[in-house]
Amino acid sequence: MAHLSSFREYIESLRGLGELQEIDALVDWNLEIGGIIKRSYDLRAPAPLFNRIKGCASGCRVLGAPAGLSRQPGLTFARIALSLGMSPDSTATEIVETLSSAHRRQVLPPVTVTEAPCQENILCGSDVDLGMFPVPLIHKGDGGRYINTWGVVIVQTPDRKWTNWSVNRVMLTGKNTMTGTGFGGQHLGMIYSQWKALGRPMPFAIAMGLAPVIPFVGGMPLAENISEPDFIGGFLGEPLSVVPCRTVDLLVPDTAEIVIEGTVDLEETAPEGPMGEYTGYIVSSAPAPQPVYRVSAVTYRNQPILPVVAAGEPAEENHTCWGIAVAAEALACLRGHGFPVSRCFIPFESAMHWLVVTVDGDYRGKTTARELVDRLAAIVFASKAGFMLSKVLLVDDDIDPSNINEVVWAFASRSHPSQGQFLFKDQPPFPLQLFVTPEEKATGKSTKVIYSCLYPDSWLTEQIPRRLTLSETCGEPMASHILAKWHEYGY
Ligand SMILES: Cc1cc2nc3c(=O)[nH]c(=O)nc-3n(C[C@H](O)[C@H](O)[C@H](O)COP(=O)(O)O)c2cc1C
Ligand SMILES: [Mn+2]
Repeated sequence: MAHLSSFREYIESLRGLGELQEIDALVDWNLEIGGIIKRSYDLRAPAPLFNRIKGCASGCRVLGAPAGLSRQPGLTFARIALSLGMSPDSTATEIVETLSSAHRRQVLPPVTVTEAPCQENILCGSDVDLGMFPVPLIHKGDGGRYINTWGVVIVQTPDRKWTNWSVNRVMLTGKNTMTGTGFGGQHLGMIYSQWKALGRPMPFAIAMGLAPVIPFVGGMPLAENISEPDFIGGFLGEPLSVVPCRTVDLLVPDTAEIVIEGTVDLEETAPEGPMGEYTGYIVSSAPAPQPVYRVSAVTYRNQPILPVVAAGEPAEENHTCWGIAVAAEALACLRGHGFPVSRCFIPFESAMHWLVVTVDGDYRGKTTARELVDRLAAIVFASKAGFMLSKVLLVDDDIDPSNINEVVWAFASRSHPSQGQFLFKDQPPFPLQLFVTPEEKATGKSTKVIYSCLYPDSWLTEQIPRRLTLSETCGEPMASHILAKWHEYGY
């Protein structure tokens, strides 16, 4: 596997593939960067590298759309595939399978080095002013300027046994203070509670501009007590390199473009959000109080490159990266429970709302569709991978779950309007979903659904209709004949 070990190597690979757009025009951090990134997602245009940003003295650059989709034929998933060390023409199925299968590998903890590019520049204490970086106001309704949208927040349990690297948004509240989300049910919040119980502020580091695999695993719903850096080492088959922070006792990826160090306050909170969300909307809610990150040092490479994700309508990184990571984890989880799954995918177009699960073709006669539905619900809705999923489609594996046309067709044509719909009550709601009611938020109980697109158990195998593919339309050898002569017809 060709592992790209730094953000800069990744950017050079993008350039080589025609997936990088250097922008030398002077741009504004105030909505212009966010707008250009949004437009680049819409056009599936190359990732914008902003070389000149207004008022930015540090020489800092910004890379937008780090894992956006490509409009180049055959290279739709190139940025995702490259990030995971795969060939740029990999299919979505291959990508999900590769990430999921990392669970079968032995974890490999990182190795510590003493000198690292991420510490080429070091500012401590009162010298820190995060305003030196071109921190964007991404959406006009955002409650602040978000410095972290694609890096990982690094924390460790007080007993040092579990190190967590996770992608959580972080916004500036002052020159050396920040706030962000993830302190609820996420691992960041679980580890924060352990520090709170001891009455000690939680050391943190935020590392941004990383080897491209890192955000993919940082966004992956791995089980608690699994350290993401060790999992990444196992996935790559070689350990990551990390360096000790300057002011806190944590290790950070050595090639990071920017690292922010400090502690999370136990008492003080600051208003956080709102912010444009992965659901594709911005909700005009009041900001919510979140813990305050106090910064003790910032270290960075010369001419650092800050990655920026503009959350919103599909497809951006929440759909490409988080969606793929969640699908990979759901696949591993279902396999681990012996469910006859063949593939899992979260169509980007569903903005993280539909998990499509395909079932091995030979399940018929061994079990019933109803039993599969109940097992699927019991496994997925109880897993960390499934906590934000409330709509699951169960489909035969003649359907490619990463092909939205096939998914829509199967759902429309195969799922019975009532008998194909299975409701699971008293499930914890995921409050960011628009359809969750105030009452469901208050009671903590909502409904999740599985749509079965499987054929009725009572149908005999020969009763199952055949798809009208080309060869089912005109038969063989006519289908091959037509394909061979296609250009002769004048097409
Ligand atoms: C681009 C991107 C942005 C994300 N933003 C947030 C966020 O702001 N808050 C959050 O809790 N999770 C966010 N996530 C999802 C988490 O990274 C994901 O749930 C992950 O599993 C959390 O790590 P943990 O499992 O170690 O808790 C984001 C994921 C991606 C890919
Ligand atoms: Mn974790």
